[in-house]
Amino acid sequence: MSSTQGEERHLPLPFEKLVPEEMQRRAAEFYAELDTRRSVRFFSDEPIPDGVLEDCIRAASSAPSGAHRQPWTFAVVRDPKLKHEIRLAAEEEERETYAHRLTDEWREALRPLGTDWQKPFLELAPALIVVFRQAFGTDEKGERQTNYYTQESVGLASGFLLAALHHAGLATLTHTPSPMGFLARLLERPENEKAFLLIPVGYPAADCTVPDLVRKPLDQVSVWY
Ligand code: IYR
Repeated sequence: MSSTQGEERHLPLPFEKLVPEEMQRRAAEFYAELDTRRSVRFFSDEPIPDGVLEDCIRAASSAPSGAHRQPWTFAVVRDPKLKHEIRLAAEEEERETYAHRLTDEWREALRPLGTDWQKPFLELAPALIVVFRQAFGTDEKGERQTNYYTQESVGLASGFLLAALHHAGLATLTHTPSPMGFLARLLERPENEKAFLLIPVGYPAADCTVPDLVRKPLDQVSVWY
């Protein structure tokens, strides 16, 4: 059965109601799983099994978006030559960033992470997923069409992607070389696509370490009314 709201056809929502114990079990299990995710900067070059990235991108693309425009493109880079070019271009920007663009305050904030301008993970990780934001789209007649809430939409899809990749057993880094204009140029993306995030994906190196970070407790990240 379907109903109409305005001109649009609506369908009944398939929805399975869970008993409270099952809800609590699932919520706790999902939290425990996500809580083991860490940003990884040391990757092995082991390849990712076929089909995994495809389903993770399908999961990302299920995120809500302004007017359901799905204003994102996930560019998957596995070609070693292209990864090498991306590394060189990113390091050129990052060298400038670390030498001149970071404020003293920002440099201090990054100190615990131990990052610098060198980005070997851009070549070592078996795949780079470059998330592009479609600042505008094209309609059926090929005319320019406004997209809505693109930052929020692509942020949500990127969050879904990180969760999906983690759930599939892969490590990720949300990397933001700045400025990121070189990515659209190297990947020959159309002018409506703006690089949003660069996500190396793969397995952590055997000797991978991560910063000793603590997450804020619930009472510091929420207010209840
Ligand atoms: N984009 C630089 C600097 C950097 C900035 C933030 I905010 C981080 O959380 C980490 C790094 C880099 O990737 O090294």
